[in-house]
Amino acid sequence: MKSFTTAFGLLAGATSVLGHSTFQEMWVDGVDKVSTCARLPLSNNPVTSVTTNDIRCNAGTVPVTPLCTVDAGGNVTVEMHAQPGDRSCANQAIGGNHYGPILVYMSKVANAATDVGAGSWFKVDEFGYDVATNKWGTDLLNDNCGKRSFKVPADLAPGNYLVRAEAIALHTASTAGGAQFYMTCFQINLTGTGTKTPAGVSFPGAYKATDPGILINIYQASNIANYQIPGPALFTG
Ligand SMILES: *[C@@H]1O[C@H](CO)[C@@H](O)[C@H](O)[C@H]1NC(C)=O
Ligand SMILES: *[C@@H]1O[C@H](CO)[C@@H](O)[C@H](O)[C@H]1NC(C)=O
Ligand SMILES: [Cu+2]
Repeated sequence: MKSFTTAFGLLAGATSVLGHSTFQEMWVDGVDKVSTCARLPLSNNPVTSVTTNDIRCNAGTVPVTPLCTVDAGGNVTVEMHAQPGDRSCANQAIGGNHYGPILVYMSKVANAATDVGAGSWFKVDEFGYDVATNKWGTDLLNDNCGKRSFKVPADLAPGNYLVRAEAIALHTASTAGGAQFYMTCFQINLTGTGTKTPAGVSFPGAYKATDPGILINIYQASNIANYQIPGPALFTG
């Protein structure tokens, strides 16, 4: 936290700062690509406005040179931790009561090593809240050392994509602007013979501050029993 939190973050209040986190690593079919193809966030502070361009790939991030090669139909894992480079499973991936959904989007781009994320995004993975187990998506991250795995749809057209991994913390979301968005964009080159180019949404635009999954008091059980994950329907191929 010390090296990673800006002066602004330190002013934001001890309770919320405690749980700040970032997606940092990617695994492809069980191979650890560490942060090579990640546009690492400059701090672990959240984005709180859904109308800024920061909602695409986090505030101030810049493209990196490497791409991670992923086969369509493959198993991709994104990994979140509170502090930069700290992958210790002893530390919560996203603590401080930062309960909320986890989501993964992809956007087909001409060049993942330069694209700013202004194009069309489709959703490939999500986990909101499960009543039976009383688990949020962020609980799953904490249970799995920050990892969330998903299958890349097998019929996607090959080419460069940005992969946007996101956790939304809802512990202070009962007032507008209180939800905290933590996202990282990864750059990949997808190989395969698929042909699908799913329709998508844009960021900003996909979320409204008043969406039922964003403006919500999660401490009321009736509110979360039918929790509505923000964004478009899942594309599973
Ligand atoms: C996907 O990869 C992760 C990380 O290596 C692994 O833990 C998980 O079991 C894999 N899932 C499948 C369905 O192969
Ligand atoms: C992406 O993969 C294809 C197929 O292997 C390859 O021809 C192409 O050069 C790669 N593109 C980049 C930018 O790595
Ligand atoms: Cu926070």
